[in-house]
Amino acid sequence: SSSYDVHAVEEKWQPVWDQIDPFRADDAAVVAGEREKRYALTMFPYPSGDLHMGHAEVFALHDVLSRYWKFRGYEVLNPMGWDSFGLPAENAAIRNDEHPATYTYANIETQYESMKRYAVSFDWSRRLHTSDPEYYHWTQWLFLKLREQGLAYRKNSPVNWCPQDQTVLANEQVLADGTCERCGAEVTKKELTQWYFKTTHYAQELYDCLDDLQDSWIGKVVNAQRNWIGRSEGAHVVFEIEGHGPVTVFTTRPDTLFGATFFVVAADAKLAAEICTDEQRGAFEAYVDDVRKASDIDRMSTERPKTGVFLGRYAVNPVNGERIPVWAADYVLADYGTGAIMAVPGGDQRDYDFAKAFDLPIIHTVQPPADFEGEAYSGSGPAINSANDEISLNGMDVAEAKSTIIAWLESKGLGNGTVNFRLRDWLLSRQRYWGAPIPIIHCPACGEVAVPEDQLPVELPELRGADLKPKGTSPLGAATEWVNVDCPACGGPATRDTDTMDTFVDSSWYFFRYLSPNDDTQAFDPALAEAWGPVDFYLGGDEHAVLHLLYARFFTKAMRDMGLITWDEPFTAYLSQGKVINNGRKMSKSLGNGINLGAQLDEFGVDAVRLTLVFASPPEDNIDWADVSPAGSLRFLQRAWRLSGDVTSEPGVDAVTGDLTLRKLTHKTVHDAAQLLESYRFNVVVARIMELVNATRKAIDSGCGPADPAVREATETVALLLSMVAPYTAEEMWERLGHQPCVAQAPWPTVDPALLVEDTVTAIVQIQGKVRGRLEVAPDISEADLEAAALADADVVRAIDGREVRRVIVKAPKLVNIVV
Ligand code: ANZ
Ligand code: ZN
Repeated sequence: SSSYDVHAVEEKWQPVWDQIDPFRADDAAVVAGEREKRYALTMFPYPSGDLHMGHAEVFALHDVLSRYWKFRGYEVLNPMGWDSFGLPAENAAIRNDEHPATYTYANIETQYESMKRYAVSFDWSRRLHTSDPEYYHWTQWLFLKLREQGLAYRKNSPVNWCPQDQTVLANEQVLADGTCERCGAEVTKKELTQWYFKTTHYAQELYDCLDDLQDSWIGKVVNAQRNWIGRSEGAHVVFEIEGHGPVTVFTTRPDTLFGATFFVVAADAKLAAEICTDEQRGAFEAYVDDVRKASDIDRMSTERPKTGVFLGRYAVNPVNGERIPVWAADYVLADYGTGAIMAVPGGDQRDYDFAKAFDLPIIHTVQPPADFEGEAYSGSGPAINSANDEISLNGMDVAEAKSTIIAWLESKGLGNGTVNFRLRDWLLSRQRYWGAPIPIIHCPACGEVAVPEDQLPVELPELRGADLKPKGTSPLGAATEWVNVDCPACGGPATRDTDTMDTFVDSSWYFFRYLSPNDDTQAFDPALAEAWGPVDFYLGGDEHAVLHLLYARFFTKAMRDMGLITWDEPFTAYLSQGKVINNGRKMSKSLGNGINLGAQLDEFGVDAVRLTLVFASPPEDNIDWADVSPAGSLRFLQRAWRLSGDVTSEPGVDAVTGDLTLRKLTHKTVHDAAQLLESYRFNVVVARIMELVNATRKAIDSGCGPADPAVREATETVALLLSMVAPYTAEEMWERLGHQPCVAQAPWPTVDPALLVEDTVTAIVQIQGKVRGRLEVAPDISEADLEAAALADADVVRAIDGREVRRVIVKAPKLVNIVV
């Protein structure tokens, strides 16, 4: 045939590949150490609707590396599944009066069909769905294991509450004006008993290990994790509050202690109510009511006018015995540090604004530079105003003053150096239906009782439609037959926990379950985890840069401490891809600039869409669909395909006698492609394949001709390299070149080093920094030979013009610098 029908080719190869199943990972080979492993992971989708352009991009990029690793002889594990619990399915179920599973599994089938068509090299034997009881059995088991380790616990604490929607909100769902992002109602705080994972147990380790990931993870994600964990070094300092007792504060600037002119307690902390005197109680309570309505982000903002109320008592500054007033204010948060601060208006802008608002004294303890025009000064400089009878910090720089005052506080028993983290424990309870039930039974006699392991999974009861509507408590509470059970410990009447787990719990360990997805005796096989883990390359969206990655890291460390695995970090390398946008804007329904993946595939075919996405930009950059040309991609694929029909030499012909120029380009392309792929420069690899296609076309039409063995070598190389991006076209070429499927199983071409040597390179000769000559020299010329050649060159001799050569600096093979 002489025309290339993209859709016919797709239909032709899918069943052939299904039969050959080239991407099934061989556990035995890896466990036995016969082959080196590579675990390639890409984030699994939520089953809401069909795949979109974002999926198309990430799968295309991910597949390049996976297929490359297979070419290089690694045993590659490249699994796929669905993160299939969550709110979209639940909302659809309420709308359509059906079960969330209906929506979920229908979408999974749709996405599965699309993924098959898209021809990603997934090992489909590993397929999993987190909403299957076979999967969440082990999510529940891990929850119980974490609880045994003291890493899962219940506590009562204030959470964001929307009185309209009758549900808990995440901090991110509360708008800056304190209203609910969904319905606009004023969000309040509500005391609720909820389950938490103790992520803070690993705060230091989660922080420290980022140093090792610095080079192999995309930098912005490492930084985002650092900020989220928020490690601050500082000190705890004890202040005596008259008529109340000692209260500890956390400060990052103990060196400024002499400038602490007042004391502030978070208004909504228990401590504030305890300290408050009777005279001030009325004013205090009115203030707290207002505070409960504001969001944390707002409260910490330096922009916000400062508010507060005097609590009627005085604290004693431990360095100078000064009595300083104790205030309650909302700019201090109840759950950070100790919930109380020493206020230093000379050094902290928020304290400064507060001091101005309430007419409190301001003392500078660091000398600002002469040109400083601000108010509070937080920069470096010598300490001032900082001495008592025993010590003086005056003249010391900030670091020295800090360590000096910490030593003094420690010697007096008034404080100590400490580290504080911004990271909070992970609130995992959700008051909704479509998630893994928390496997706990509440017994009036025994308290919290774990569901015995042999009774797992705790399966979701059948609820549908209106039963799932939010009503302030978990919908599971309505399933009374399910809720009421005998206590596993005492046999008495008891009730099941009716909360389900945050879906982030499901996705914190799915990459372990891929190792043995059908094992009904354990969460995963530790021997397989040892063989395959950790994940060598993880590709996913920016939106998961903090939470998902942090939670997966937390689970990994916990599993290590349970003895289930031996490694510390789950993902050796991590990259987040850019977004597919259109006309410079994010695709959205309201802008009407969405690009439908299915329509693109129908118009241009899978290969052209994949090629477009890989070629458009480096993987981490955004792709503007307005700037790319899938039609151009298709034309290129047709050009490549045509080569395979023009080759007239037989398969297996020795290329040694072939055209040298084309051979050199072929070998250099293979050599460079390997290096580019290792550093994820996939778009450049495509550019190099295009160059090779053009050169091969020229060789056929106006060079050595189609019978030359170099033409076959080049075309086979094109097919092989192209298969990482455009698998259908490549397979078709491979067949037309006389080979059996699959091209993915072919060995990576051996590069002949002799063909990589460039014949000559140009050396530049400078005299007094000015270019005076150019020499064509061998690339491996020695420094001495290059110097001699330069000094003998006619142009150079003329330029030296008899002057004395004082120094010659040689950088072989490119540069000679002569000083006269
Ligand atoms: C005195 C001081 C002087 C402070 C100075 C800063 C500058 P990071 O780095 O974010 O950990 N702080 C402590 N607990 C707080 C709370 N619960 N709510 C609001 N602010 C709190 O910030 C630590 C600093 O933030 C601490 O150091 C404290 O103010 C304040 F020139 O103490 B500092
Ligand atoms: Zn009991």
